[in-house]
Amino acid sequence: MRTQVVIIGSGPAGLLLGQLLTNAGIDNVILERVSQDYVLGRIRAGVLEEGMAGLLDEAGAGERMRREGLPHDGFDLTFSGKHHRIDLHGLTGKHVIVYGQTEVTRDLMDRRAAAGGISIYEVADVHPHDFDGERPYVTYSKDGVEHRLDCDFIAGCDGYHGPSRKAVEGKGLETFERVYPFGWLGIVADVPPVSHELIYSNHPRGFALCSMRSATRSRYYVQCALDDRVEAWSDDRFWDEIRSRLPAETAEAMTTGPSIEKSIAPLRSFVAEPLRFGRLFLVGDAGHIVPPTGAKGLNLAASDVRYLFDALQEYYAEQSAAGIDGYSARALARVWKAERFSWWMTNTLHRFPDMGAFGQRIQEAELEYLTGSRAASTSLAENYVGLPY
Ligand code: FAS
Ligand code: PHB
Repeated sequence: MRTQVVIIGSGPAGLLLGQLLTNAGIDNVILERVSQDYVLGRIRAGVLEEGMAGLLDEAGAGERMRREGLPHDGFDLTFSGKHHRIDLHGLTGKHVIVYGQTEVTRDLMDRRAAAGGISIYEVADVHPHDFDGERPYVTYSKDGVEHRLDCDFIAGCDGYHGPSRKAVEGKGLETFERVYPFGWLGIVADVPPVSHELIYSNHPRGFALCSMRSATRSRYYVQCALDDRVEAWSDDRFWDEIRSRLPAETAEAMTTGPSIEKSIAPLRSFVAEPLRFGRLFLVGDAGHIVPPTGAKGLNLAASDVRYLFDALQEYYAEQSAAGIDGYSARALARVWKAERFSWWMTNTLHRFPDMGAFGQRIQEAELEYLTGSRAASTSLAENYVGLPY
């Protein structure tokens, strides 16, 4: 079998790239390790930058997001028992849209099915080959039968643990990493959010985040120990803990209820360089990871897709390799700015075991300056809504 672009991974990066390519008449096949339901069962990101929302529109998959997504013009920072609103729209003229990654993925899957796009789920042993040459191919097995897909290009949209980055280890790959000494315990509950906007809390007991998926479904997180286990967290314990990390009036206003999802995610900053190896490209989490504090992970996958789609379209339409040659540097320029922002926001809002009294005072000074200076708030706001592509 032959296609123009093989996409490894049916997460947001793979599905978004696949839809843009299909709309442009560029043949592509998506290979995915797990089932569609398993992909849709993952609870992940919740905040879309305008760039991501625009790409969903361009892919023809933005209608429900525009109808059901919640435009947010600001968010709250709480520390020392006080609320401080960061006026995203007032400071930047932009907003973000709260709309779950699960729904983004569902909309893209539906659009791909409607367009007759080929996605092969529950494959195994996916391996990219000969991407240093002009005739790359991918092998995989499905129901015990080996297959080979010849192609022009391979898009590694297979996330942090996928085979694409592994295939380029020892081929000039350089990685940069910081692992944080804590995780996020997150729950989803069908209760109304405590506030109409997100609340990021810096508290002596640890970081907390109040987010949402809709006016009736809340998404909450608390910082937890790296070796913490979900089993050790009853719903009651979670609700007591998150309310202890919020200003009193907010805690009192919080509606609690049974969790419908509860999980712990580790936090890391990670970048692989370069993001292009011949005819293989690393896209989204396959190439970089950010701590979710800045809500950048999903949105960085979107800007990678923008750059790679533009490059592939130029290659097929104009027989020019300029975009392809420039993909890695262009994507990494935006990736590192988001890595910086996510690292900074994580350091400013979390309790670190070794921060000490000096570190705590520095954090307090950072937050006071941030909320007392229009210039500092504007810097936070322009990074949060998303720097230009
Ligand atoms: P994804 O990991 O979403 O998709 C990769 C796909 O490749 C998966 O479907 C996987 O099954 C598939 N794959 C892997 N190996 C394969 C193989 N061998 N063969 C075929 N397919 C293979 N970001 C935020 O902005 N906010 C958040 O709150 C947030 N929370 C997160 C929580 C968790 C637990 C995780 C892991 C990530 C979170 N993220 C968050 C980041 C997340 O949203 C990613 O940035 C986003 O999923 C990136 O999309 P993709 O690059 O498509 O990678
Ligand atoms: C979420 O709603 O899951 C979410 C929102 C903002 C973040 C991280 C996660 O920074």
